[in-house]
Amino acid sequence: MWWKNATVYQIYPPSFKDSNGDGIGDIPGIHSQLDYIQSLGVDAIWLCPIYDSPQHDMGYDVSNYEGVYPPYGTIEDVEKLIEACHTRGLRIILDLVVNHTSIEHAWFQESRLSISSAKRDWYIWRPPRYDQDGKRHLPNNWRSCFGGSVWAWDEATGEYYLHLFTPQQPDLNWENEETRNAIYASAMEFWLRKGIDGFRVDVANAYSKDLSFPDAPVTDPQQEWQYASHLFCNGPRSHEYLREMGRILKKYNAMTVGELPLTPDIEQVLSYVSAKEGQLDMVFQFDMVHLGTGPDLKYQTVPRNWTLPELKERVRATQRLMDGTTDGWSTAFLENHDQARCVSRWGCESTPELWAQSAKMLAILVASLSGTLFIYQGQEIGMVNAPASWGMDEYKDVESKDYYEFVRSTSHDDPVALAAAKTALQHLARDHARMPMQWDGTPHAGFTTPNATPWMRAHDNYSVLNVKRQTLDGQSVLSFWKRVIAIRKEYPDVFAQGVFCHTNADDKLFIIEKEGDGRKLVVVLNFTPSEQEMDLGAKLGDQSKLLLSNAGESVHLLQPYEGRVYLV
Ligand code: TEU
Ligand code: CA
Repeated sequence: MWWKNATVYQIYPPSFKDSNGDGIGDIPGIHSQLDYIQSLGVDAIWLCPIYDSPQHDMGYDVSNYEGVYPPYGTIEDVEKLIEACHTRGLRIILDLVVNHTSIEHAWFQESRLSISSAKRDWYIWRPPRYDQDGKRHLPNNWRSCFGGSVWAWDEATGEYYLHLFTPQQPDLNWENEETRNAIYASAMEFWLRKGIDGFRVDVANAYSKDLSFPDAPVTDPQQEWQYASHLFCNGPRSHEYLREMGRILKKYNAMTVGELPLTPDIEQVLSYVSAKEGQLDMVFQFDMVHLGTGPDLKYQTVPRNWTLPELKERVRATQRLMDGTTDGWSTAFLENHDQARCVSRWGCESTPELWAQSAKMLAILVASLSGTLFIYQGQEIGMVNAPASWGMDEYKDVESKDYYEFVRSTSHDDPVALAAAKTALQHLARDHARMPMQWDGTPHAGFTTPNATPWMRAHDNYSVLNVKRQTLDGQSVLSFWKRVIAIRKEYPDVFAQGVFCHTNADDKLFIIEKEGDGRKLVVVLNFTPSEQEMDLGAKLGDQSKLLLSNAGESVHLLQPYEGRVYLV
């Protein structure tokens, strides 16, 4: 199983590399950077959705699974990319977005034609509820993931359709076997036959819904729609559907990594990834990256709303999946296209030195965890969030825009409320991960041609923070990441497969101890911008080797944001 000790590099196609000067990244652009990707030492790439789409949610609204979004290229470009990856020994996985389609998908177009359409039942339609006065009401009070109701009214047929995300993303009806088979054929087998090595499975635990659609408890009486995500995750037939999918994947020996939001219970996670289940090979758990977000609304929070003991607890909780007694496999990640940059969230940007040190320390943290390692484009050079001075017009994500408009309308344009919303977005918005990859110091960070207008503005810092500079610098974040990936590969028993056994309690240092194959890994991370004393003597015994360090070797003193890994 190639994926067990692997490092996967995630690519966001619109923002990686533009090959033709239209300001949008594309498949030939990705192809042109395979040397760079391979120089990192990674084993596989994962591409976010490349399918045809009206882009209401950046391709997570697919209008045709068997076509490529024209600005990204053609099917032939993808075939060439698959071949080029395989020639180099790189694997390639695609995103599988099958909880919902775009409203522009032919299936939905047919479904909405009439109540008696042959594909009516391919989506989730419900009639209105009427009260005693004959007034029309929605089927229930659920709030969608990006705000507003989950139900959209269809005037022509007089019913509502369900959409857990935007109204342009109607949920498919997985109860219908014909629909499921169409999904498998069109979204999965079409690409599996072309030789891809697996899928990242979007919201893998939301396909099966509680068909009674019960109202959610009212947690915020001020709001019309209530938090309901716990009601639409892990529905009754979830495992059955994933097992069915698993049988298809098996024919092609394809791997899967599923997204498993809102599932903190480790037994429940295991029920999806236990090897004997034949469902998913591994999942992304969100315990760590959701720390510091608002409990009801994601952006109802303030920057750095977390403590180190909380972070440790979440790391420990997710790592329990691989405690040596289970047959489950895990993932380690700090970033993806839905998360702000990890240095801005957990590290420090106040000086160039602290920025570099904290980016390296976070590399050590995530690479020391068990499971398959995922790194996101730009993480390897320590890219950071958009500057605070940028206005809201630089934010393009539907989630950011919807939230800002929600605050504007509910607060009646209150400047204090809007400033708080902007501050939260500057800290946590998905946009920060979606800005152009910083290749060099030329205009737009070398992401596109100098005269082009990139679809998102490149960060102001690109002339100092870019791949080219860091490639030439043996002490750069990039050079450090390459070392980290290589070391992790050299000792799979303690890195990818080790058992997390202990962490310390204080709020400055994060010490992780892991066991594997008769040896131990001791990881020490200073999460503060100041020097810290420590005493590792007893933990290291008299036979230990320093595998990785972003600073000195003193066993008694840690530099600001220093990180070290010992093999004992
Ligand atoms: O995300 C699903 C998901 O779990 C979201 O709730 C996620 O937590 C969200 O980004 C909150 O900020 C996937 C994709 O990764 C995301 O980009 C899509 O918008 C979403 O599905 C809909 O397809
Ligand atoms: Ca392009």
